[in-house]
Amino acid sequence: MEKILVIGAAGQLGSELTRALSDQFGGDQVIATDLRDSAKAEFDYCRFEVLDVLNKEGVRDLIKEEKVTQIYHLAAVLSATGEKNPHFAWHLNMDSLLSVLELAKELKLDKIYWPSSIAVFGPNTPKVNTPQFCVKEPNTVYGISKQAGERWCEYYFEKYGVDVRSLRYPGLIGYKSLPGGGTTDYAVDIYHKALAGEKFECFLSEDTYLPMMYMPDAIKATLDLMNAPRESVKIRSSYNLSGMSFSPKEIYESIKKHLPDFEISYKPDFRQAIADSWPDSIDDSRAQVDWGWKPDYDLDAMTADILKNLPDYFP
Ligand code: AKB
Repeated sequence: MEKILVIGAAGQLGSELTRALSDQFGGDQVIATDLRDSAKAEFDYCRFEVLDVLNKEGVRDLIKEEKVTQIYHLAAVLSATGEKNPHFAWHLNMDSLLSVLELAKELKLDKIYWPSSIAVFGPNTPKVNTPQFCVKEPNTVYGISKQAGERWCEYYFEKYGVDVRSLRYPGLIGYKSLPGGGTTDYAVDIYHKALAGEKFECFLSEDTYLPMMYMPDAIKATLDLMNAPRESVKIRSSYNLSGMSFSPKEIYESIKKHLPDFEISYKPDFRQAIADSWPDSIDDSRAQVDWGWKPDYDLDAMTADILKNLPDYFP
């Protein structure tokens, strides 16, 4: 019987992934954890514990007491916030991963999931259809920590047999929760402003293309990867993953098809340089071949779904 520990469960990805894991394994088999006690109210369908991932003893005790078999380690400082406090971002992102990998080895856990990001790529990476294997010289602390994390994941798999699996997520867009501190956050904020009848000021220029993904596709990809047989998971650093690519102008035009009076203006800030260092689009053919990845949503399908459902979550 699997017992799932989700670390950083109250974040943008965690709140939806924890629900999906509870649907798959049953709420009794899932322990959602987060730093904030206030997150407890969100998890009435599974167990909840306050946990600081940097407290290795606390994590070890919980794993042993609850006989945890799998960990989803989602806690991280994202790209924009990371630039404001680079040393803390490195400390949290790296030390937490190393301690989870070490505990997985020591306590012989079945599987570990750890998210990587398109932030592993940098200005010298091919921008269009970025290949799985290519030059990576990230220039954000978040990207550097994800790149180093990928190397550690592969290392623990190769040297110790830890079954760790990972995806390089594009910008994730959902309506059930808010993102926190990323460069792709504008693509969530824009829907909130549009539905509130307000003008949107975008912190990226109108023609900045970035790889993006609708949350249901991200959840599907994560579960598909984690449910794949061990031998099908041939890449143990992290898989390229693609959903869609668009610019601020294109998402604006997609929303305008439903809300013709919606207005946008552009005021690029420090996040423009981060976005400019990332790919426009991603080649995810290895994920397609190895474990059958295929996204369901394009930009217009995502827009229609978000505009229909977001008001129920943020009335
Ligand atoms: C960010 O913008 O930092 C994240 C990411 C692409 O990993 N959404």
